[in-house]
Amino acid sequence: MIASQTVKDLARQLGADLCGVAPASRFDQAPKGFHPRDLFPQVRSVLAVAKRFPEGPFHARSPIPYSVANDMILAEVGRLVCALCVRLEGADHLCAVPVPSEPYEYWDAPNREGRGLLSLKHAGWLAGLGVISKNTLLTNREFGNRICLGAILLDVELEGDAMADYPLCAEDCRRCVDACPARAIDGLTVNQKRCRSHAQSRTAKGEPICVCNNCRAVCPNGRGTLAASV
Ligand code: B12
Ligand code: SF4
Ligand code: SF4
Repeated sequence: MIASQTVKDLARQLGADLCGVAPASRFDQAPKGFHPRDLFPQVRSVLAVAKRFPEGPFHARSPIPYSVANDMILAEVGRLVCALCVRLEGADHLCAVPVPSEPYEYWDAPNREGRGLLSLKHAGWLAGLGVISKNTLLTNREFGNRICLGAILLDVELEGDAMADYPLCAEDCRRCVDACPARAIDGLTVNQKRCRSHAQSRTAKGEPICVCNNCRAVCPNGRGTLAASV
C-alpha cells in the first residue's frame, strides 16, 4: 500500500508548493451532492495541493497581468493533478480522480451562483493547507492567500495531515469586507452575482479578464508571513 509521504513527495516533484492529505471521513459535514463520495464513491482519501501565485500582478497598474497569471496557474494546477494521477496509478494499483477547479455542473442561473464539483477551499482546509478567512479564501501561514488550489481523490487509505488551527483574522478586522466595490462579501459568504458582475469584465477588444481582487489584495495576511520581511 502506498504511503502518504510517497504521494506528497510525488506531488512536490511535479511542482506542488503545498500538499496535504485528508481522510474522506473529514468531509462528513459537506453539503449533500458535494461530498467527495458524490463524485467518486470509492474515495478513501483526498490529496489537496497548491501552487504559489506571484505577488507582482497585485501591484500592476493594469488588471491584465493578474488575470493572465490566474489563468496560467489554474492551468498548471490542472496539469499537475492530472500528471500526478497518472504517476500514482503507475506506481500502485490504485485509482485517482483529478478534481478540476472548473467547469462544474451546478448552476443557479438567476443568481449566477455556481458550485465546484468539490469545494477546493474546504479540501485544502481539511488537508491542513490553511484556514478559511473572512474574505472566504483559504489562507496559508507562509504563502497567505496567494495560492491556487487543486485536489485528487484516491481509493486508498492514507494517513491524514493535521488541520491548521492558526487564527488569522483579527476580530475587528473588516478590511476585505470594506474594500469590496460590489459589497459582495460579509465576512462569511460571497454574493456571487455581485462579485461576478463587478470582477468579470472584458478588454476593449473583447477578451474576458478578471478586473478585481481587492478582497485578496488588501488582507494584511494575504502575502503570508514572508511579507513582513520583504
Ligand atoms: C464558484 C467560484 C467562485 C465564485 C464564488 C466564490 C466562493 N467564495 O464560493 C466567484 C465568481 C464569486 C469567485 C470569485 C473568486 N474566486 Co473563485 N472559485 C469558485 C470555484 C470554481 C467554486 C467555489 C464554490 O463551489 N463555491 C460555491 C459556494 C456555495 O461554496 P462555499 O460558499 O465555499 O461553501 C459553503 C457551503 O456550500 C459549505 N460547503 C461547501 N463545501 C463544503 C465542504 C465541507 C467539508 C464543509 C464543512 C462545508 C462545505 O460551506 C460554505 C458555507 O456555507 C472555486 C474552485 C473550486 N472548485 O472550489 C474557485 C476558487 C474558490 N476561487 C478562487 C479565487 C482565487 C477567486 C477570486 C480571488 C478570483 C479573483 N477575482 O481574483 C475571487 C474571490 C472572491 C471571494 N472573496 O471569494 C480560488 C481560491 C484560492 C484560495 N486561496 O482560497 C479557488 C479555490 C480556485 C482555485 N483553484 O484556486 N469564485
Ligand atoms: S473579487 Fe472584488 S468584487 Fe469579488 S468579492 Fe473580492 S473584492 Fe468583491
Ligand atoms: S482583511 Fe482582515 S478580515 Fe479580511 S481576511 Fe484579511 S485578516 Fe481577515
